[in-house]
Amino acid sequence: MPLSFDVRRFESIDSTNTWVMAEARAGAAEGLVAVADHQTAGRGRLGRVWEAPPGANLLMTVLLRPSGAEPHLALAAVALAGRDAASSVGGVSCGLKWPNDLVVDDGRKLAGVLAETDGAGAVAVGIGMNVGWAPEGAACLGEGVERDVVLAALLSSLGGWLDAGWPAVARAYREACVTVGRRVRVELVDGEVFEGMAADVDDAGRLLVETSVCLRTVAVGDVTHVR
Ligand code: BT5
Repeated sequence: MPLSFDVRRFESIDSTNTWVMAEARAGAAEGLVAVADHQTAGRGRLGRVWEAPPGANLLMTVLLRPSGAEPHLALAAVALAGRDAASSVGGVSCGLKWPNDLVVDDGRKLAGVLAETDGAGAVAVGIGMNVGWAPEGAACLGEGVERDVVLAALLSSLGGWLDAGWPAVARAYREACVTVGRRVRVELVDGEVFEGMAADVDDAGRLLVETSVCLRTVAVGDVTHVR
């Protein structure tokens, strides 16, 4: 049965991801969505800040329970839905940069996705998409675009990807991933940096990088496309 979304709106909240994760721990059903006009503590990965002025951008988190599937695929489904909505509503085409960015053709970031698990099957997947505002060096859809229209398109596309099934999501993520086939500089959380060729993304969402000496499997890290 197609998933129906239960959308809760907030004028101001600390972080839609924090709220959805708390609801997940309290037993909330898959499909719960939090949307905020403003976040006072919007988060990226690894404790970074996600910036957006009040009322300018799409800030939302959806609760998924991808039973049996890798949590990465929940992130992939939301990233694909974000890409679809950016294209259908904003006319902006973008690719997915490993692990969690939506980037326009010149590489500027349009959106970021943050997936967090409770260790018991729930995944809170948040997406921040620049609609009317972007920080220096990033991209946005443009001022005339309405956040609610982007949200509706994103949820509709997400429903489609969930219906299509996890193998289809995994395939589509690989196809949309602009990192695969590129030369990359990888920075690991412990500070180690190396370069290589991004060969593939495995079923758990890890990036496989061929260096001059071996094949490295990267689960968490930052990637820069080089050359
Ligand atoms: C991400 O992290 O890209 C994940 C962002 C997820 C944000 C959504 S908003 C709704 C939900 N609730 C939350 O609290 N979070 C989610 P990461 O790959 O770590 O990138 C973070 C970095 O992107 C920052 O350190 C900045 O350099 C940059 N950044 C911050 N705000 C940005 C923006 N609006 N557009 C582009 N880049 C931004």
